[in-house]
Amino acid sequence: MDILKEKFHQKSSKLRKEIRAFIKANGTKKVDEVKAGQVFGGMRGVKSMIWETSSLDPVEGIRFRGKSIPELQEILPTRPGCKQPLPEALFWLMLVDEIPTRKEVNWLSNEWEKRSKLPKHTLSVLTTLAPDTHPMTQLIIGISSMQVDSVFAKRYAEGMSKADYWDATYEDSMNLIARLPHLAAFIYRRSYHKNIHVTEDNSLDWAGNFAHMLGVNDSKDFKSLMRLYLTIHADHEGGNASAHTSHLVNSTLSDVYLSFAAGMCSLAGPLHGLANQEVIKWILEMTASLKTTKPTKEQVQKYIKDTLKAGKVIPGYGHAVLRQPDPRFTAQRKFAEKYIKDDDIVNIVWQLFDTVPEILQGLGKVKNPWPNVDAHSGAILVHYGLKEHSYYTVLFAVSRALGILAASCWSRALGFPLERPKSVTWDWLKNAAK
Ligand code: HAX
Repeated sequence: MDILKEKFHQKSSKLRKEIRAFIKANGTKKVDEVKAGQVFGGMRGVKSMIWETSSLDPVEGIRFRGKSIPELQEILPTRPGCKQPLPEALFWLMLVDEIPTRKEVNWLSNEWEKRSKLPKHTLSVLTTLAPDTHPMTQLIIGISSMQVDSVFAKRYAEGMSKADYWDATYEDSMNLIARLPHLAAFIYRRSYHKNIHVTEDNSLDWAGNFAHMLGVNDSKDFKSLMRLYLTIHADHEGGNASAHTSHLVNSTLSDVYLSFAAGMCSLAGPLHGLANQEVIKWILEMTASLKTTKPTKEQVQKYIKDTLKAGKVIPGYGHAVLRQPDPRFTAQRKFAEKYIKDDDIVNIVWQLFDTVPEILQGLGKVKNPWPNVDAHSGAILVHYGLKEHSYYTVLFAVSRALGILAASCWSRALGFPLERPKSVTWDWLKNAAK
């Protein structure tokens, strides 16, 4: 058994016993109640699942195993010469609740590199798709096409014991995470660079190699950005649409190739991960319509109001849980302040930060007028030459695999059952409210 798997097995076996005893002692205790408004309100705030890898506070934002983003930037191992944390280290933390040593992180980088080869048929399948197939659709098809390699599906068909589900899920998760940057880079080069691919550099880490294979910018700074990007997008507790979708599908004992692909169908919606593409598209449409990349405050205000008048949302603003600026926005802003000087599009992102919240607050209905993670990322990517905004959600997806798949390992190790909440009819609800 490898070192990470061994640790995970020890920790999860212990917690499984604790949870069993807890349910026996407390299973009938009431911990929350559901209000009629929540039944209609997209289940906001309904506590209905355990998600160990991260937790979201409406004011403080995300904490991964109790650690905020600035704390992670201080304590997670980095690559020499780079100040940003390695996503490998975050995966380790999420999976086993320990800060890994540099040696352990190096082991994980090498392990993912060993597992990273894409099956030939995946490349063939992608090559047959219409060239303008959205990159998220390509990603979902690519992931699904690799399901044939699922250790879980194979062992289940051979009669695997329930006690071993965690083991097969761990193997699939490690393989899928290892392959994702290669799959994502293939999709990028195929879609936007005439199918001319960049050979991997195995001396690099997971995120650094991904940045390298994208082939748009081989600078140290772009690799640093990708390490930061793939760390901060990795998890946002369990109730967000993509994590929840994956969690639900995985609870049927669909393997993680299928359940993660399903989650990515959720991420591809404009109210969720696709918002990162929508933000930059909206900003570029603004500069095109105003015929300037240095708009005045009044011009920006008018553009925001016109967008709202047209019955559209302001992309990158608002959140179902957060009630303050998203610390993932702040982390990207700090990166841009340090590494990027006088970039018009980045400046517009900051101008929007000073303008949008007041206007949204004025509508009187928006619960969170502040920027979310997607408000900033596009401007930085454009700066480094990654200009094809329809690709941006794929970057988000590669990162999100770390949290969702670590959580899938936990769900199977803790023996969580098939997820099956209760729906009610309108008549039932009216009667219940009486
Ligand atoms: N612009 C305009 N109106 C907005 C708004 C925004 N950015 N955010 C919320 N509202 C509106 C809602 O559309 C809703 O209007 P109606 O009552 O007329 O339907 C009202 O304000 C109340 O919504 P809310 O309770 O504040 O927000 P929700 O929890 O329902 O929705 C969303 C949260 C993120 C979907 C929402 O804020 C939104 O549409 N934002 C823009 C899209 C976006 O940036 N999505 C990315 C979110 C982060 C993420 O998941 N990234 O992956």
